[in-house]
Amino acid sequence: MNYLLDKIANAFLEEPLTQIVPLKGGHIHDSWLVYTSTDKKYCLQKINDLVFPNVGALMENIHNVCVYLNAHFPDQTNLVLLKTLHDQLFYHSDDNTFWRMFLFIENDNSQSSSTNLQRFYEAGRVTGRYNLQLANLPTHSITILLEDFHNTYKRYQNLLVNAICVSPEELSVCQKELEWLEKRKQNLSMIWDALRNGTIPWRVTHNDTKIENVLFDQKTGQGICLIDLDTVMPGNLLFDYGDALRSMTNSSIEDDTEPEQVHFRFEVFEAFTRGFISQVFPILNKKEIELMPYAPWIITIEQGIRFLQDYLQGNIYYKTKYPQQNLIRSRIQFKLADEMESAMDLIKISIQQIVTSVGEN
Ligand code: GN1
Ligand code: MG
Repeated sequence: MNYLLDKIANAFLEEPLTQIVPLKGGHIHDSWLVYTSTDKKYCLQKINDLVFPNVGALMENIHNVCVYLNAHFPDQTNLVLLKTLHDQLFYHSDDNTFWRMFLFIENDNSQSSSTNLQRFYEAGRVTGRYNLQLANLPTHSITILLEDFHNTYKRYQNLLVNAICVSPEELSVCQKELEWLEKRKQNLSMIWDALRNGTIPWRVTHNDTKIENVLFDQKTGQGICLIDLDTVMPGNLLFDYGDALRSMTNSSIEDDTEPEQVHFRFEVFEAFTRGFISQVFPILNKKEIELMPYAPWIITIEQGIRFLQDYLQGNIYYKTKYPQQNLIRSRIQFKLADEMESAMDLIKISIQQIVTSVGEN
């Protein structure tokens, strides 16, 4: 066993450790599964303090949400953050690295490209339930760590600034993508504008609701809860709805290498939306219903912008395995958004039907 990891895990746990193994996934932090002599397992994470320089505020946010959910909804499985044996929310190691630990929740997340529609209904239910259950948590109890996180238009403007700074050769590589974005730019600020002018409410939201962040029960297939609370911030449920569908309606994976292989799965969109609206219906307002069809499209384009920007900046934010990866990732998002655009009329009809049928029940 690695001595350093051993020492760090021991900062949180009194029980003897038996094994520590790396956990795959996540673009930002590094994770390990910690086995102990008890039947409990733990998730140890090295925090990326380049992305989250204010580690204290990050961990306060996560702690506040975990405590709130466990206090108000004790009958469901919620994420549990452990404190260090010195009662701290994270461990600051001698080598100036930052660490945290969660109770590991047994789950079956192996089928991220599943075609089982019940699974997506469940993902929608658990995501909607999260939005509903946090609806009364005051937004001022959460620190904004990543300013303008889902301000899609601002991200577009930042991308243009980056595009000006690169060489003409580099720019030519993504010229097609920039032209594609230019044609759509006026619709990118719909959600953010509605938040700013008060027609939809600011609420504490998750902001990173991709399929990997939803846990499913191994035996029943039911959704358990959302994990990865790094980005809990004031937002709107449309961000969580949109980001989840960005991730889940993709017929392939985010890290595919062939944008042409990526398709929008309408049936997944419908199953997720049914589960989601079954929960959030009591808190949905008229404007949110009106904007719902556009949320997956906007957040998918936003993610494409973010990948493309990181590519132009030299891959400093997202972990990559090869230099073009963020460029390919962005093309995949734009391809998916293109297909959402083609399905927009059907998406609108479907959302209206689901809202009406949930309202009648
Ligand atoms: C990042 O690290 P991870 O995989 O949880 C990113 C999300 C993106 C996601 C795309 C703090 O999440 O916003 O949607 O990658 N997190 C941050 O896979 O930027
Ligand atoms: Mg995350």
